Amino acid sequence: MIRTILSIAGWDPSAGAGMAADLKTIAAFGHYGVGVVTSVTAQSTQGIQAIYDLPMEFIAQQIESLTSDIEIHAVKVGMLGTARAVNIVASLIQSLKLQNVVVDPVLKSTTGTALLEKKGIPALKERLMPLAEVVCPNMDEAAVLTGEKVDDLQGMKNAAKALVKMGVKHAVVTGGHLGARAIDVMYDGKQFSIYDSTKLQTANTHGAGCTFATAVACNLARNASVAESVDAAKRYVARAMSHPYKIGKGDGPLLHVAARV
Ligand code: PXL
Repeated sequence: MIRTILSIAGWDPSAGAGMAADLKTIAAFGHYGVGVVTSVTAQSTQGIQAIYDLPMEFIAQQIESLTSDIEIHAVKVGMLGTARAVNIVASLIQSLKLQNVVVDPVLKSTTGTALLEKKGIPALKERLMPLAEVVCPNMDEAAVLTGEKVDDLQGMKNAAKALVKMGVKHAVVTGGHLGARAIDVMYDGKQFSIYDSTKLQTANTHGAGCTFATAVACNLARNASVAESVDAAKRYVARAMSHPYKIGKGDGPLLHVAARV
């Protein structure tokens, strides 16, 4: 079953993160990817040199042009850049009744550059996150969103629970490390699921969060449950990470298509 998945995300010219990573992930799952760009970055594997946030009106225009013509089966939202972008994307997701929305609450790059202005954080929490089927912060993002420390399994569980209290349907806190294990924690308002795998020794992690969120959306689009979708996404990211492709001098990318599913 081929589905159409919409990525609403920033552009990383090195194609490790953002929209390029999303479209490659969608292709690896055999789906058709479409994309609305929110922000264009100038970056390499070594970091981000500049960011140009597109005007809110132009983000809205892209979504309206696309959805007036094409049926969308799932949406992945990544970097938004500004509070205005968060608000317009949230209001269009709501008015267009887009389904199977996965929000990756992108706040910063791995190298520490802010990818959402500070005043975008309350908008993200109050307007956008409640519209999502799944919200998947990493541990740092979960700490900022909840205002609590998140540095171990208990912290991840507390954060997932706090996010559900804030109106999130399924909260998945990713990237926990317990010794040699890589742990993700999901809370659905009733119970926790712990996703545990061997931690891979690799520097090729740039874009792993974007890839994970998109892989969840790809699975939701074919009517898999959230639990199955998170499990499939975690296995796909591990496979893509275990294909080293050394480009640049910094944090290398995952090889999305080598991990075809
Ligand atoms: O991984 C977060 C992220 C998301 N989107 C874009 C990015 C990055 C990290 O660099 O550049 C466009």
